[in-house]
Amino acid sequence: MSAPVQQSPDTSTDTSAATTSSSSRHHSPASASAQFASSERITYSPRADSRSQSLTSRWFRRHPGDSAALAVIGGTLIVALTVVSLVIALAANGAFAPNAANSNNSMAGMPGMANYSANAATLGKTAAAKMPPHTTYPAAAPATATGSVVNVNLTAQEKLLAIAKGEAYNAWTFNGTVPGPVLHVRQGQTIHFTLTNDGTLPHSIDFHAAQTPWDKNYQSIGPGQTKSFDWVANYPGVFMYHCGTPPAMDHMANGMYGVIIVDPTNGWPNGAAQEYVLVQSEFYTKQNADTTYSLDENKLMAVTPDYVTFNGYADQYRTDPIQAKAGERIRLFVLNAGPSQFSAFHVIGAIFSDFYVDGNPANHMVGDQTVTIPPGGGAMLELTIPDAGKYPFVTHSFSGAMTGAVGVLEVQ
Ligand SMILES: [Cu+2]
Repeated sequence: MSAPVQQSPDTSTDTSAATTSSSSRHHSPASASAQFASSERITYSPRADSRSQSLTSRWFRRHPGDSAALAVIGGTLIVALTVVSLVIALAANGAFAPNAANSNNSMAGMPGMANYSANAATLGKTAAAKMPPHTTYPAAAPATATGSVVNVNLTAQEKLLAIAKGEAYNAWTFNGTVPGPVLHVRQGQTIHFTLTNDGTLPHSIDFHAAQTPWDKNYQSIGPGQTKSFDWVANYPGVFMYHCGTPPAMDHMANGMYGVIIVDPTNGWPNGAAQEYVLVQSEFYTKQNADTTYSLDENKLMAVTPDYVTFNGYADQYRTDPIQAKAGERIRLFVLNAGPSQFSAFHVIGAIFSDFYVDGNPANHMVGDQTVTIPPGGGAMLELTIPDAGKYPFVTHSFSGAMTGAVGVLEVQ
């Protein structure tokens, strides 16, 4: 091909930009969740279910005709469960922490204050000396690459990363971060892609934005190897890229994913906006002898994550809010990298004026409160917030919000 190869400093192929442009914020290790005693945790086990079933059937046998009593007991149970559900929902939304709304630095009462995983007592216990520093993953979208051909280089690297306060995780990455670098291109551009494997295991690439044969271009390469191929960004949208080396779920759960935003040829329908990128994903962890954490296969298969995060670190935009301007359009590129949970993306106190399923302008919906984003899917969301204030964003699949998938949009 004689097409000119252009490399712009604006392209996200320069991944150092993605990791060094924000101010350095270090999260000191601490046992954030030790306060949750095991007695407060509820375990739903098959054994517990069968025991309650057998108690129920014994009661029926002893009280064969007592339908009035049954109706009263049933009604009372329904009322009690409804009240409990309401209390939990209100507490999760900070309704019982009225002072927090007036505080500039306290988000007490917000979801995600502490980790509510069933394993909370065993999380966040990496020795301080082992903790790598954490820098907030920049949420601002990088500039769109220019030129007809864009060079994209990704390097598979296995690296110890902070994924939550006090928790160092043995991640597998693209270019040393989880998620990998944000790639921002334009519809019609040719992507000249090169994968380099600097790890100790086979790795590969899978671009959801590409149309290319899996058996040729998405195959694994060994440590030390390099592989290149070209593809054309034919469809605009918010697409996932990830490692697909078997077992692909392990490579994704360990951090090998990122987002590629493909702008429409003639730009987004509503023009310029404040653009931010959020990648939701889950972490399933178990502690090693050296106090760092690695993938827990049992939790992975049971879909019981310890953390659900935006941009790879639990609660990072709760402690370091994303800044936006009131009255001006905000554009969110949201990807759900999974690997298994659906996202119910929602901004508290706001409504999405425009929602584009998978980020394609043709898939336009309006006035949405909560949008479903499947694992491996994306969304482009727009909203304009008239009043200054703090607007938390969450996955309204709330166990995710309670384990780290919560942040704050601070509007001024
Ligand atoms: Cu891999």
